[in-house]
Amino acid sequence: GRKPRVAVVFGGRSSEHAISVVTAGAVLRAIDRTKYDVLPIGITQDGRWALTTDDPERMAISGRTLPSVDRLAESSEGEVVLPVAPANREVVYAEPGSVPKALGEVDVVFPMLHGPYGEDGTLQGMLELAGIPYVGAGVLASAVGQDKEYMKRIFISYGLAVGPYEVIRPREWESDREAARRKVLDFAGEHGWPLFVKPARAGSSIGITKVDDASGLDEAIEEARRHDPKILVEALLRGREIECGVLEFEDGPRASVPAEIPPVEAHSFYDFEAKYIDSAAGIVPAPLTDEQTRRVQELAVQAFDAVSCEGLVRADFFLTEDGEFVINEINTMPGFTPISMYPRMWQESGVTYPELVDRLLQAALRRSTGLR
Ligand code: G1L
Repeated sequence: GRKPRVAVVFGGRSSEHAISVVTAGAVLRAIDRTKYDVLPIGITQDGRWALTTDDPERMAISGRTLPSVDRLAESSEGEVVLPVAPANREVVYAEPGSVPKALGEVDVVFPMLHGPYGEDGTLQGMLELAGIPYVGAGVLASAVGQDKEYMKRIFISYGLAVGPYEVIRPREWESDREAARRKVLDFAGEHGWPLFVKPARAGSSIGITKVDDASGLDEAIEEARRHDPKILVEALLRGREIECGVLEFEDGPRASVPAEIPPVEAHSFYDFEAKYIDSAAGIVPAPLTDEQTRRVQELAVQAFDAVSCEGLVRADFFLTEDGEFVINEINTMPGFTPISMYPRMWQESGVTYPELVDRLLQAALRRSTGLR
């Protein structure tokens, strides 16, 4: 019969636009064209959707130049307008004449957008409304994965160990700064300095400040609040950084071999690519005992289930000095180039990059939208 048509949606109005384009290029290269038809859909930096040419070569870093959808779209084949329709329904066009006829007939979407409107459940909600299956986490798991407060609350309720934290809500800071400051100082009194002030819902390491004493607190809070009015305060966790990949197989989620991210001093040299794509730094597999490996794999699958993830997740832990794994966070859209940690962990576990992409597409095609 007909091959399933995959729309890879990438780029977007995010500081990580280029990473998304580079990653989408790798995914386009890995998709088996004898099994799938592919539709690359780029979103420009100012939010226009465009059907781009299927040319992964133009989506790579070349020298010090980062690729962008804006550049790809100069030779775009037309403008795509939302919603793209599922294969069995009528297509909605903005400017009917400018859009190729086949467009809009999509069997599955591979969303590759960082942060708000991509990773936080909004795009997933739009695809639910349109009735189009998509790769990866659903609406709730995506939203929880973007919110460090609710992520921790869910982990705690499922019995997973999390590090000490405190939340400062928008109204707390706006209506009584003195009380909010006192709350943080009490927290520091209990858990010690330094502490980390973070936006509750920003990706990567944006807006995070390490605070060594009370004098740096206000500025750190203001900085975090530039990215999110809700902020999180976390204690420093001493321990090794261990990551584990979870992937949905036909019979349920399985964990990869774990990896270790050495402390920053050990890899202070970051080349241009490593800086833009989480790569190179990690040791795969992590040097752990068999028992530690089994334990972290079990916890990673528990984290996947706690948040009702689908498709994949990367779970990040600290292995503390007393041998306990404390979960730091999960990432429903982890770094995903062939040299990023998640694909490297699966490569070491016997799942190649093209197989990984295929498994994700197959998992998405096995489900439909709606409750499950
Ligand atoms: F769809 C998946 F498989 F869930 C998926 C989607 C996107 C995995 C990883 C990513 N990653 C990215 O899109 C990004 C790291 C380039 C930006 Cl969030």
